Amino acid sequence: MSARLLFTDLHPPPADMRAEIIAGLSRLRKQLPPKYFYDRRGSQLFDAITELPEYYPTRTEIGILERHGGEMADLVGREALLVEPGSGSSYKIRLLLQALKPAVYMPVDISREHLLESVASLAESFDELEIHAVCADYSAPFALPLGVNGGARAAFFPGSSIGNFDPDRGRQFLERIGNLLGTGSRLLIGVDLIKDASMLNAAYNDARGVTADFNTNLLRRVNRELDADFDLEAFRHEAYYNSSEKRIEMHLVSIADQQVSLGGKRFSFRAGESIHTENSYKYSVDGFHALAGEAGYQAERVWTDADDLFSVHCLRFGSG
Ligand code: AVI
Repeated sequence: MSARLLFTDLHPPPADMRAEIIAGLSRLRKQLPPKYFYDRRGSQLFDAITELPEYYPTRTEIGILERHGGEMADLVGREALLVEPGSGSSYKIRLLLQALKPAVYMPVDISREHLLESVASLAESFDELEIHAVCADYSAPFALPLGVNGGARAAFFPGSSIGNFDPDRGRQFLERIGNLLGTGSRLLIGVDLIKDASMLNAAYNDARGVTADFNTNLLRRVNRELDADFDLEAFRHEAYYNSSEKRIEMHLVSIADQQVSLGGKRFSFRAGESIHTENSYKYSVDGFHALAGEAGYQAERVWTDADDLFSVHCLRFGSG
């Protein structure tokens, strides 16, 4: 038998990258949206980050999924509808599909190209799975395609991507997923844990400079796509754990007074001035439960590794 592939295109409106970048650079404290990290090169650099010795989250989460996939399946139930906001190309979804054996796997992604590439490769490996790919912007409200009814429903959001939202946006995102899948649905979500600052700082300041390249690649992309003239040598990568905000902050810091032009506009930078490019919030288990509770979930189970570096939660949406 071969996998059944369905595709629904909800035609997400294209992002206005120029307007968003100009708005970010026009702020008193300059910032750029982290979603623009992920052009082809940025995605390759992110994949390289996940293999770095200093970047513990990916391998630790994989270890948790390998060890506890059976328990996750017992909670979610077999033959479920499994929705994954974001790409489905990673090794993690393969582990979960093997453990859960869902009836339908529904990846939701804004990039048609990425979505179709990843489902084609999954369909080769999972013969009996129905794969229903949905092209939509999961950071905005949307409805699941009709006709996907029936048994248990669950969503999978690994990688501590929830940490790239500030807590308020994170809560809104959790709530939206809950409302999308309905009362009684489950969410399996990976969340990076608060730990010693030295380990966190090392994970975002790797010795090979891959994270620095990933950060600087944002300027390379803006140069290429928006006709800007950022001098990539004139900005340095900076990442540090802000313990009062419980987040890693990534910045690109101007090493000189300089001006940059972008499609006819000019932006001035003082030496030492930063562009804030990303936050990566870290949670305690209790802190994350509190956030999930505010979003309407009940905590059912949490798995961590032996060193308490990372957590995977099973949450149930709705009361009772
Ligand atoms: C995708 N996200 C969860 C990563 C993180 O750790 O916040 C992105 C990243 N930024 C630098 N290194 C990894």
